[in-house]
Amino acid sequence: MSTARAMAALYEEKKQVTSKYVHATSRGHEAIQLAVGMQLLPQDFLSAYYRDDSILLAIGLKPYDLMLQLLAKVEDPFSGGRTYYSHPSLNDNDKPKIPHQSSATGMQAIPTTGVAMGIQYREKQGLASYNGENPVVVCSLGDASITEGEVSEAFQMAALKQFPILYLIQDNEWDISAHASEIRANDATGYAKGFHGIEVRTIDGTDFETSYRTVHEVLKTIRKERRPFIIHAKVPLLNHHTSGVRMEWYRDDLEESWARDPYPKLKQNLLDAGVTTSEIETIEEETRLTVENDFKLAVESPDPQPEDLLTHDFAPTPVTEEKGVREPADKEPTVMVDSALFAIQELMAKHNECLLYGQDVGGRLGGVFREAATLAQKFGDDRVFNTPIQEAFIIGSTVGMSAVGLKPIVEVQFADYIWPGLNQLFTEVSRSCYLSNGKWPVSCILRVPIGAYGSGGPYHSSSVESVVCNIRGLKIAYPSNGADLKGLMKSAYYDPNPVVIFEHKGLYWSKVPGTEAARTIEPDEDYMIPFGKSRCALAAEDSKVDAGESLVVVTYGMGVHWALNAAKSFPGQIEVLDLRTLHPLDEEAIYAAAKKHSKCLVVTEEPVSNTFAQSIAARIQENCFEYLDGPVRTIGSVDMPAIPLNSVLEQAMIPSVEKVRVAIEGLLAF
Ligand SMILES: Cc1ncc(C[n+]2csc(CCOP(=O)(O)OP(=O)(O)O)c2C)c(N)n1
Ligand SMILES: [Mg+2]
Repeated sequence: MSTARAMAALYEEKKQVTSKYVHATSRGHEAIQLAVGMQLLPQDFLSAYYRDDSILLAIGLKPYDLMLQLLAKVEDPFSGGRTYYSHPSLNDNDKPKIPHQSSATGMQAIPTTGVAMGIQYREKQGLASYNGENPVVVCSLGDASITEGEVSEAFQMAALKQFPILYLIQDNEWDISAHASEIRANDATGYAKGFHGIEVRTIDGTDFETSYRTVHEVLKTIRKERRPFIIHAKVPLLNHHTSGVRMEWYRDDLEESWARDPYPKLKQNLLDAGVTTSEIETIEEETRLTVENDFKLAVESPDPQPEDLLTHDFAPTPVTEEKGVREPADKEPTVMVDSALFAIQELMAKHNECLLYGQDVGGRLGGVFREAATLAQKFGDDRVFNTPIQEAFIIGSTVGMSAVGLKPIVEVQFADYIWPGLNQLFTEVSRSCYLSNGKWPVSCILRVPIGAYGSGGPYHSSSVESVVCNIRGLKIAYPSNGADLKGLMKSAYYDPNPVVIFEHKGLYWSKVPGTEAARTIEPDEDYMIPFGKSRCALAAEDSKVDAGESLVVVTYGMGVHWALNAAKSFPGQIEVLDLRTLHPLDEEAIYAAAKKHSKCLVVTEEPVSNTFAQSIAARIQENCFEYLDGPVRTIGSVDMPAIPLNSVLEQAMIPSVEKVRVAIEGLLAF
């Protein structure tokens, strides 16, 4: 406690140096934090909040380690200088494991609850083996953060499924400058009453002995009984909110808060227990010197170099070549939806770490598109199960599942409903590998049924790939046929990174006229396609290319089928390049085709302005300008806010074979 106090004092004293990057300290919260940190074991998982530097000290980190992050130095053990003070991520053998911690308050609740879900899964499947006691998961939260919606998704799941997790809520009654009286109808203890099955302890978090004893009892129970708890610890905030938002600007409760300082309380307890004043002074002096010395060393340590920017966006994948047999002999073509189903079935049979969850994917229905039909019957309700309508939980929990070595395949029911989960995809899933400096890549597959057909209407038809492509740190597939879907699903499974697979609903059963090419022979079990390799879906004839009468259509998903059908009007003249994956993108093949044909059309189903497709057109112009004999055109849906329900309006909105044909005709005329 003396160390934490000395650090906060030194950061303040040296604020010219320390406030270059923002930081917050635990002053006032130390007693409860130390009580938690001291009782965690290496097999445990911890999500530490940005105010939890005392927890980090208690699990064995040195002031020097923390100061390297304070100053964003390259040797910062958590992120190599990429993220703020007290935003840990750690995978050391001798300490509790800390997956990547974002700065978005409350957002840690879902990934961390995902860890507890993963631990429970491993225990149920016989995949757990521990050195000593059962692990616990601790998720630390501020009182204001638990007013956020996503936290309720996490509590709901922990209560429902009885996960082995402790939510530590440090209640200082402040949300920066907003006081509890303005922002909550209930405190943590009252709020928790709605989550039956989570047991609550409400304590004075400034008293070390009370804190230690309560944490001891709760952790012991969780280790044994495998169920969730909340510790609601009341604490004063004794320092600035952060180095940038200073207490003197707005705090009217400082005097009263300082009267609750845990430090003199602990000192008094020690004196009462027979420790002498001079022993305490020695500790204070030693810690002050350590902190000063560590600070000097941290200041002198090197900054990252510009080239350090470019590491760990992804973990390396083992799948770099096409493998297996794409078209085994003596097989009939299968609909695309079944190719995906068979891929997952094979993966689940082979790997106990593989599980599938989402809305309605469980045994009763097997997915609203029957895309998971029979899987629960084959693999049991613990491996294939329904979730509540919680897209944030579905997506964000994969961070935790992956951290315990599982490979979750999850789905949102329609692309239109990816939005409630998009925050988790951006804030937690996509950045974990990069911001943990490669320690915690998130290995998961997110299936997203997408696309318009047959009057799905405004909330079951939308295309969203450009938004997802804008999130760096994700791999993204958008296959146009069953063989590619199966091969990419397999490759996604063995990829240690997060993968989003868009699956066009209109191609699932080839119900849209002209999409028969989506039905393919089912590839064999070993078949895999590396990400970033496009496929020539239709080649042009050399004579037409040589005569300058050819054109390439660059597209993906349903666009491939519009292009293949439109190409029938221009025999031998059209190449159709099916991208298959949007990230990584096969730029080499795109530019080679653009240079070969000198004319390019990019086709997308999205409303065309500001799309991924337009960015492809821009890249072609930038890289192939000298080779082009016409503008690179992009066609897509009309720029309207939604796809209307009425079938006439739907058709008017989205591209079609005819619209693509007209665009090709126009371009060929150049
Ligand atoms: C999602 C999100 N919105 C806003 C912020 C800005 N912000 C940083 S800390 C904070 C207050 C958090 O209060 P609390 O959870 O009670 O923690 P305390 O600082 O009191 O320990 C806010 C609003 C953020 N980091 N994340
Ligand atoms: Mg607070």
